[in-house]
Order: sequence, then C-alpha cells, then structure tokens
Amino acid sequence: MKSKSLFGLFLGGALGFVPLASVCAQDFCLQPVPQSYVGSRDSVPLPLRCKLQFDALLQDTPALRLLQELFPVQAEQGGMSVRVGVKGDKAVRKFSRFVPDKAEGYYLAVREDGIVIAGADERGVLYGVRTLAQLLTLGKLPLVTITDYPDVPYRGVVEGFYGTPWSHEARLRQLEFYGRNKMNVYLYGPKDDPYHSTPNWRKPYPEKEAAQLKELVDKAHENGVIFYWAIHPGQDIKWNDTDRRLLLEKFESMYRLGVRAFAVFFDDISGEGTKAEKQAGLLNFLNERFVKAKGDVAPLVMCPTEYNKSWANVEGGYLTTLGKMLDKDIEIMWTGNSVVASIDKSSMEFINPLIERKAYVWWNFPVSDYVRDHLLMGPVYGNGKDIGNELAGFVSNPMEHAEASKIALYGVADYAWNMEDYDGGRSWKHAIGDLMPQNAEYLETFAAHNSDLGKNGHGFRRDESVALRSVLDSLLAVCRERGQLDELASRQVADECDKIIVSADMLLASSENRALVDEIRPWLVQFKLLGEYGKAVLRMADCRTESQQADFVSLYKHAHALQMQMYEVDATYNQNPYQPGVKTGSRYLLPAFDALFELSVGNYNRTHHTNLDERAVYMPYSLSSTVKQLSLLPVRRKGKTGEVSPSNEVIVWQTDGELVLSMDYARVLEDLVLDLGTEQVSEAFVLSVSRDGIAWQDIPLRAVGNKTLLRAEVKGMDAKAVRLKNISGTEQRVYFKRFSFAER
Ligand code: 14T
Repeated sequence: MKSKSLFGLFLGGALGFVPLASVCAQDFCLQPVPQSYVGSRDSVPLPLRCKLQFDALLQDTPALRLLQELFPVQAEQGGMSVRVGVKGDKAVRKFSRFVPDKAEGYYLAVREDGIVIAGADERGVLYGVRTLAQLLTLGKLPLVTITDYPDVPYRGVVEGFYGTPWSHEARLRQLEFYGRNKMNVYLYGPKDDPYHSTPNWRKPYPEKEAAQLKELVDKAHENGVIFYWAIHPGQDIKWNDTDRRLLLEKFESMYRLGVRAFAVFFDDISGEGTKAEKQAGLLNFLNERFVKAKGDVAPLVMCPTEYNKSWANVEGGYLTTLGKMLDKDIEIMWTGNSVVASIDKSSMEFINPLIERKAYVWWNFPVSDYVRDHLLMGPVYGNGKDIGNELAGFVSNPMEHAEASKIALYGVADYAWNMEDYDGGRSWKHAIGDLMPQNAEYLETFAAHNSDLGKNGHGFRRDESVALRSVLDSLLAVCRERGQLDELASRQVADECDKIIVSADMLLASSENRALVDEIRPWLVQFKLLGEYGKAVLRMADCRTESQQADFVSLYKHAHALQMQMYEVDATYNQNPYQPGVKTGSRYLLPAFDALFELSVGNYNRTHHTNLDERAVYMPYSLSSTVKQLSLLPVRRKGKTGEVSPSNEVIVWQTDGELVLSMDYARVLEDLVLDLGTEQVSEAFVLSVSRDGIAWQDIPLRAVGNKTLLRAEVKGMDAKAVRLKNISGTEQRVYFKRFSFAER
C-alpha cells in the first residue's frame, strides 16, 4: 500500500494525478495523513443534494448520523449517489476488494457520478465519512481514491496527570477533537479524582459526577471513541475477596453508566499493591468474571508498577511474571526507557519479549505535571517511525491545560495513524491552524517560544525558538567579541520581539478560542513583557555614541522595570505548590536577553566607571548533588524563602551520597524543613550547615507533628551552604517531597 504512493504518484503526475503533497499543502491537509491518496486535478462542485444508499444495519450509527449532517438534503432523483457501508453490505458489495484488510480501514472514492465509502468495520465507515467531511470543506470536491487504515490499533489520550483534572466541558470538547482526528481511545484516569484512586476507589461516584461521566460516555460513543474508565487501587488494595468483590461492584456501577472499557493502573505505588502475581491474578479474575461474562466490553488495559525500563528490575521478575501470567488479551502499558522518553525501535524490542505481547505505549508528553510553570506547545517529534508493528496502542498523557494540549495531541493522532508519512513540523503548523484558524500566525509565534520544559528531574527537553536560535547565538557572539551589535541579527531579533508583542496582544484580545486563551493567559502576559524586554536590551546594547550613552541609564532603568514586572507575573499567577510561576521563552530567548543585558551593563560600567547592577537574574542559591536523580532538580527563590523543587520519584540515595545547597554569601537562616516521605530519615541522614563552605556543623532534625515532615534547628545560624548526607552505610530509598528554607 505504501510503495504505491511513490510509484503511483510519479506515474500519476504524468496522467494528471496530483501527489499527496498537494492535498497536504499550507492551507489544506487531510488529518491524519492517509496511507494512500490518488487524486486527479479534476473536481466536481460540492453536491447540494444526495441520494444515500446503505444497508439497514448502518441505520443507527454515528457514521450515518454524521453523513446525514453533511448532506441534510436527500433526494431520490438527481442528487449525487453516496453508497456507504461495511465491507460485505449490499450497498457497497461491488467495492469489497478495495477495502483494506485492516481494522478501522476504509475505501473512499469520489467520482463524477457518485461517492463510495466502504469500511472494514463500523469505525472504518465512520473514518471514511470523516475524511469525506474534510474534503467537503474545500471549495470543490476533488475526484480522489483514498485507501486508508491506522498503523496503531489503539490511538488516543490517557488523562493520567497529577493536578487539576480537566473540566467536564473541556472533556466534551476533547472527545469531539479525538473523533475528528481519528483517535479511538480516551482513558479516564486523572490522578486527582478521589473515586479513581485512593481513598474512594471502592465507592460509587456521587450522583452529579456519575451523570457527567455518563454524558462523556455518550459523547465518546458518538465520536467513535472508546471511553476507558481506569481505576488506581494499588495504594491500599487488600488481596482478598472483599476487595475483589468491591472492584467488581465498582465496575458494575460504571457499566450501568454505559462504560464498556476498563483499565487498572498500578503506577506510582509502593508496598503490597506492587506484587506481580497478585496484580495478574486480579486482572485475570476481572477478565473472566467481568469482561468475558459481559461479552460487550473492550479488552482490559493495565498499567504496571514497573512501567518503564529505568525502573524495571528484570531479575526481580515483575514484568516476566506479568508477561507469563496475564491473559494474552490484556494490554500492558509502557512509558519507554524512562518515565518521560522518546519511543524507538530498541525500546520496543526490550519490552515486548518480556511481556510476551505488544506494549501499549503511555507516552508522557505533553504532560507538564512536573514542570507546571511551563507550557509544552511545540511539535511532536523524536519517536521512531518504524514501530507501527510493535505497538498495541499509543496514548498520550497531556497537560492539565486541555486546549493547549491539542497541538501535541493532533501530532500524536497524525503520528499513530501513519508513521512513515509523519512530519512533525507540518503537523504542528496544521494543528495550530486547526485550533485558531484566524489567529494561526500569532499562535504559531507563541507556540514556537513555549515548547521546552526547562531543567527537570526527568531530563526531558524540547527544542524551542528554533528559527531564531542561530540569530541569537551570532548576536551574542559579536557582542561579546566586539562590544557592539551585529546589525542584521539585531534587526531580526527586534522584528521577532515585535511579532511577540503583537501576537500576545492579538491572542489576549481574541475570542476565537476562549478556552485556549483562558488557559494560557498568564503566559501571554509574560510573553508580551518578554518581547518588550528584548527590545529594551537591544536598545541598551546599541548605545555606542556619546550622545546615546546619555540615554543608557534610562534604558537600563526601563529594562529593569520590565524584569521586575516579569518577576511579579511569575510570583503572582499559577501559584501551584510544585513549580509555581510562569515561564516563557525560557530556553533561548530570555537567557539571550539576560546575557545581552549583562554584557551591556558591564561595558557601560567599565567605560564610565559606574557601578550599575549587572545581574539580570538574581539567584543566590545553587544546588549540587552526587545523587543522580537530585542533581537535575531546579532551585527556586521567592522573597526570603528558597526551595529545591520536589520530585515525585522514588530517589535511590546511595550511601555517602549528598545534596549541597550553596549560597552566594553566608546568610542568616530562619528555618529549614524537609520531607523525604519516610520516618527513618533522622537516623539515616545528617543535615549540616557551613558558614564558609569548608567546616560543617551537624544540626539535629526534629519531627514536626506526627508525619514525615522534619525541621532542622537552624534559627539564627550563618549559612553559606547546607548539606544533607546519607550516612547510614546502606542505600536509602526515599521520596523528595520537600526541602525548603527561609532566610532571616
Ligand atoms: F503510569 C505511568 F505510566 C505514569 O507515567 N504515571 C505517572 C503519570 O501519572 C504522570 O503524569 C507522569 C508525569 O509526571 O509520570 C508518572 O508520574 C510519576 C513519575 C515519576 F517519575 C510519578 C512518580 C514518579 F516518581
């Protein structure tokens, strides 16, 4: 089917067929890109009336309802004939041999005398109609033959992040979006829904929540999306008959709401719940007693406790046991080589043999629950395009910002449908055009500079500001060498700053996609300030002549005022307890502007023997650690308090491993608290303070209340550095929930 494209396209060119590229140009693209598209230059006027021909079984299906929406006026005579059906149906029997022999595949032909849509199954028919709907948005209907099917059987989204769950309205919009983009799965598993997880997984939903879930189930069905309801019972499950029964009852209550697909998540738990034999026993029980017994329930999906290679203890046998014991029709999720990772051939070759089936990939992108001050709005890239055959499913874990996540989700839909033809940059542009057609140019500018995650515990980074990066580099290089601005580079950066300001204003004022603008508003405000700051520092760096030098101090003050406003936005909005604040352009733009600021002030100070503060970012604390997982954690400061950003990973802390927080000069401490999530900390670890960074004094740790929070008696001490060290002589497994301190 693939090789046709090239051959068919070249040959087609001579015969008047147009290649795929022309149906996927700037302005129009079938989404997701079909496997095979053969078109001619000819088209017919959009049919106003049509004569629908279908078998009775199609009567009450989403495919037919959509078709009736597309052609509201039906005609017995004179209209265009539209034949539609599942392979084998009478209406499309003549076309059986053209239908791809793949689940959810379809054959769509538009001819002068009529349209044919023949699906391999019911969802295939719906997808054929979806593709036709896209063609109908063109001014004329092109004469085409499309043969299409997905590379990955299950494609979609797992709402599995920590943080504020999506709103009901956001979910309804998502389900429509998945339908339009041929995604067939939505796994409902928000970590902060108490009825999904501990403490309330055993209880049925209250009435209001239940009614909303039912509405979601119906919406999913109408859009050809399988609504998976997931449960996360592992933190306190008892491996006994009572909990088995309670699980069955909960599933029954969800079944009554219309749910016909279930998942069980065992991620991010510790203790009894993590045992492979017990998990497999329970899942097989549910498979037999519920899924099989009902007969109309989709295959079970489970998320294992060791859900990525870096946590997989192969000798320990957890995954092998699941692979052997779990019924073969139960899907097993997998995030790749680490929690957040690109998925490639070798990652699939590692996991599939272990679990004796194709892994169902849970891709942790664009989830931002560990970098909540950033927006991840860049393209989807980095996953292998040769793994279509190794996957049972590919689902994306998104941001708590539902609309903003759609850029990445559009890319995931495109990728999982047709990997070989996937082009991340192209898909990204089309996603933006789909979200805000009238403001695409502005949204693109915003998204281009809001892609990276910043420094984070998972070490996962994304490209950002791609088009401007080399310009910024040369601007800085020339400025460092010659103390002046490269004119061309400076003009390009100034132009981009103008675009940034205009984009922020246009988006802030736009009502084209209010839900999106509401989600990203603080970042838009910050973005505009960033553009203004960029222009201000360019003017500072441009002050060469004597007369201009007189202006320098006022330009300096303006840049400083903008720095303060950016600090204010960062300290005011999005104040979640994990990564509070609002970061934008943080990978290249802001650092480049800060560097330019510092260079200019330095130059000025030297020539004028002045003492203006050269620091663009005032960050008195820095962190170093011999514990690998801690060494990447960012440190932040707000007012007089500082903290190391918490991690939700289990930290493997080797003996003698230490974490050192250093300050620019000795400061008087007021308080210091830490929480490693366990109670044995005071024996295994020692906290020390140093006033010079050389000699250390050990400080006792005392429990605060009866929890795992500890306080160090540091009040009034001079500290240039604080150190936490594992002195137990053995490896410690702890959490890193809190490490914060206050200065006097
Ligand atoms: F189930 C998994 F596949 C998974 O990825 N679980 C969580 C997920 O809910 C979360 O959104 C995602 C990104 O933070 O990563 C997992 O959460 C973690 C990751 C950790 F490294 C929870 C604890 C961790 F230590």
